[in-house]
Amino acid sequence: MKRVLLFVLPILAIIVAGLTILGIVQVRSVRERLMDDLMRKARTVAESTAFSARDILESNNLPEASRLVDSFQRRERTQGCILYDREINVIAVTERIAGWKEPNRSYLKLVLETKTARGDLEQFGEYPVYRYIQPVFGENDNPLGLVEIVYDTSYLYSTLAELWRRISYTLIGLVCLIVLVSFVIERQTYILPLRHLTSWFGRFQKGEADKLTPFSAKGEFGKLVSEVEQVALSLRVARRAVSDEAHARLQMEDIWTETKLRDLVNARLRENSLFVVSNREPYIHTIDEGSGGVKCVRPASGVVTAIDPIMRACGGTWIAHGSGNVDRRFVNSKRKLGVPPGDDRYILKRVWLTKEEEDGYYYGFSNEGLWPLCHITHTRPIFRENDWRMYEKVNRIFAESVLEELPVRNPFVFIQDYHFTLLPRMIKERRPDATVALFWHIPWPNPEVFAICPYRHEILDGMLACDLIGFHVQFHCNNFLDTVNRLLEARVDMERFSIVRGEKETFIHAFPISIDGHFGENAPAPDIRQVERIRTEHHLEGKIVAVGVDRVDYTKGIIERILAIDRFLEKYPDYRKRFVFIQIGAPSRTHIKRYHDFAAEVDELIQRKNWKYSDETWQPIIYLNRNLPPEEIRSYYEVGDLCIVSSLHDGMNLVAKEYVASKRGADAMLILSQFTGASRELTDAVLINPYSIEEFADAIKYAIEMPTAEKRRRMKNMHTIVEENNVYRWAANTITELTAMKKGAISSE
Ligand code: GDG
Repeated sequence: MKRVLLFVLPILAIIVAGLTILGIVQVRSVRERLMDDLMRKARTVAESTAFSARDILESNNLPEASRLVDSFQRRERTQGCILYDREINVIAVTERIAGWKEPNRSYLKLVLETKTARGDLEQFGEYPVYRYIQPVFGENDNPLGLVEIVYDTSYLYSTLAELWRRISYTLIGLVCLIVLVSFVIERQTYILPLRHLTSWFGRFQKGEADKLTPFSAKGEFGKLVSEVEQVALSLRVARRAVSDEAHARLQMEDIWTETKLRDLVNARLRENSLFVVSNREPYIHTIDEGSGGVKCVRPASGVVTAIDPIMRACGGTWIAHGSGNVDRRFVNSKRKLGVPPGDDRYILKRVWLTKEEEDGYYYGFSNEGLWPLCHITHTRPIFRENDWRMYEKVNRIFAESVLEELPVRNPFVFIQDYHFTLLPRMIKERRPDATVALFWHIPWPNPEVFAICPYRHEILDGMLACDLIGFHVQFHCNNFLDTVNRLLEARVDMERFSIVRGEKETFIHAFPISIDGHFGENAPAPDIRQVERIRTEHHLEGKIVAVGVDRVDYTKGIIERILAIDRFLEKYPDYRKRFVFIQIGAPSRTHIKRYHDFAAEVDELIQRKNWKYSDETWQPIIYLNRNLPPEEIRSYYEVGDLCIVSSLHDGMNLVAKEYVASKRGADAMLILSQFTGASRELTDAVLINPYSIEEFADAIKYAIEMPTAEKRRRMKNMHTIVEENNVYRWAANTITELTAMKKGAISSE
C-alpha cells in the first residue's frame, strides 16, 4: 500500500497541478469572452436607447420617458435604465432599480463634459452589475442628458462556477481512476506473485514442500523465484542427507553427547524441528548499568542451563518471554533472532508482554501462587482472581505465538514448567496432531496440598491435554497421579504410569534432568587467571573454601546454610580464620514482597555473622549478590573445596551436578540437601537435612575432614553418574518416548 502510494502520489500531484493550471486558463478566457459580449451588448442597447431618448429629452415628454425606462423591466438580464437631463437630474428610472444608490454626480458630469460613453462593474445590493452610461446628443452635438443602462452580471459568475465544478469532477474522476489502475497493476504484477512465493516458502518451511508443484514466474521476479527454489531444494536435500547419516551414527555411539542427540533428533524428527516454550529466555539483552552499553546476559535459571545445550545441539525454535529492556532492538520482523549471539545455533522467538500481564501471570499466579504451592517451604501461596485471568491470557498469547510457527506435519512442542499449565490444551484444541510434552521442573505436592488451589481443575485439565508429562523423580510422578486420581474423573493406570480421560492417554514419567557438563576431552579447562584473581581478591590462599551458588530464593535454604556455618564456627573454633564461605546469590523475582524481604533477611544475617567472627585479616562469609557469567561461576567451583546445596525443597538442583562435573573426581566434596531431586542420584554426597542446624554444622566438619582418597572415590562416582546421565540423555529419553508414542506419524519410523 505504502509503496503504491509512493509511486502514485507524484504522478497524481503532477496531473492535479497541470489540470488546475489548465482550468484557471480556461476559466479566465471564458470570463473575458463573456465580459466582452456583455460590454458590447450594453453599448448597443445604450446607443439605441439614447437615440430614442433624444426626442423625449428635447420635448421633456415625461410620460414617454417613463414608458421608455419601463420597457427594461421586462428584459431578463438587464436590470434597468435611468434617464438623466442635462443637469443630471433623474427624469425616469426602471422600477427594479429605483432604490439604487444616489447617482455619482461627478462621474456622470465627467461623461457629459467629455461627451464619451463609459462602462464599469459595480455592486448593486448583493449582485455585481455592469453599468454603461451614454450621453444623449441633440442638434450640433450638444448633450441633452444621459442614458444609463444597468446589466445583471450574476449569470456570468454562475457560468464560471459551473465550469469550475465540471473541471473538479473530471479531476476527481481521473485521480480515482489512476489510483485504481495502479492498485490493480501493483496487485497483478507484484503483490499476487509475492504472496504466492511467500506462501510457497512458508509451506516449504512447515514441511509441505514435497507436495508442492514447482513455482512459475517470468522476468526479474522469475529470476528471484528461481533462486529461492534452488535454496529450498538444497535445504531439502541437506536435511535428508543429515537424517540418513544420523541414523547410521546412532547405531555406533553409546554415550550421550551433543552430536549423538543431534543425530537422534535428525533421525527421529527429520525436518520437524523442536519447539520449546518457556517463560525465561536463554539470552536477555539489557543495558549495562555501569557502561551504559548493551549486554547479552545468561539468566540464572536451571531451565536455561538444561535446555540451552539441547537447543544448541538440535536447532529448532525456543519461544519465551522477551524480558530484556532492549530485547526489541535485536529481533527481526517476526520477533526472532539467532542465538547464541554470533553463533546462531537455534532460533529464539520473543513474546512481548505488558507490565500488567507480566505482573499477574509471572510474579502473581506463577510465583506467588504455584511456586510456593509446589515447594513445601511454609510460604503461604497467594491466589488472586486477577492474577489467574492474566495467567490464562498469557497462556493464550503464547499459544498463538506457538501455533503460528508449527509445521503442517508432526510438530513437537516441548513446554517447560509451571508457567504454562493451560498451554497444552490450547495447542491441542487447534492442532490435535501435534505431540505436546510438558516438563515440570519443580516438585509436585501431595493431593491435599494441591487441592487448596482454587483453579486445580482447570490446571489439571490443561496439563492432561499433553501426550507426556515429565517430572524429575518418580516421587513427584506418584504425587501427580494421586492428585489426578483424587480430583478428576479419570482412569489412572499405575502399570503404564498414564492417565486416561475419554479418548486421551497422558503418560507421566520421571526424567531426571541434568547438565551438559562438557565431559571427557570436551571438558573446558578452568580459566587459571580468573581463578588466581578470585583467590587473591578474596584472600583465599591457605583457606578451606566452601561455595554456594543460587538464585536468592527462599526455597534454596540460604538462611539455614548461614546458620549452619555460624554453628560450625561456634562449635569448632579451630576452623575460624581457616574457613571461608562464598555465597553467589543471583537476584531473583525481586518485585515479589516475599523475595524482597528474604533478600534483606539474607543480607542482614550475613552482616551479623561476619560482624560476630571477622577480624582485620579474615571474614567468614563473602556474599556476591549479583548475576555472574557462567564462566565465572565455573571458576568459583574451581576455587571451592566444598559446595553446599541446602535447598528446603528442590525439583532437581543443577548446581550440585555442575560442581561435581567441574571437579572431575578431584579432592573436593558436595554437601547436599536430602530434599533435592539430585540427592536421589548423587548418593555419595554428604546428605543433610537443612532444617537440622546441628546436623548440618557437623556435616560441614565431616566433609572437610573426610580422607582425601574417600573424597576422590565419591567425587569420581558422582562424576560418572552425571557424565552418563547428562542432559543429552535426558532429552534423548524424552524425545525417544515422544516419538515412540507417535510412531506411525513420524516419517522416519
Ligand atoms: C528449576 C528448579 C531444577 C546461578 N547463579 C547464577 C547462575 N546460576 C545458575 C546455576 C545453575 C542454575 O542457575 C540454577 O539451577 P537450579 O537447578 O538450582 O535451579 P532453578 O533456577 O531453581 O530451576 C530446579 C531446574 O529448574 C532444572 O530443572 O533443577 O529444581 O527449581 O545452572 O549455575 N547463572 C548465571 N548467573 C548467576 O549469577 N548466569
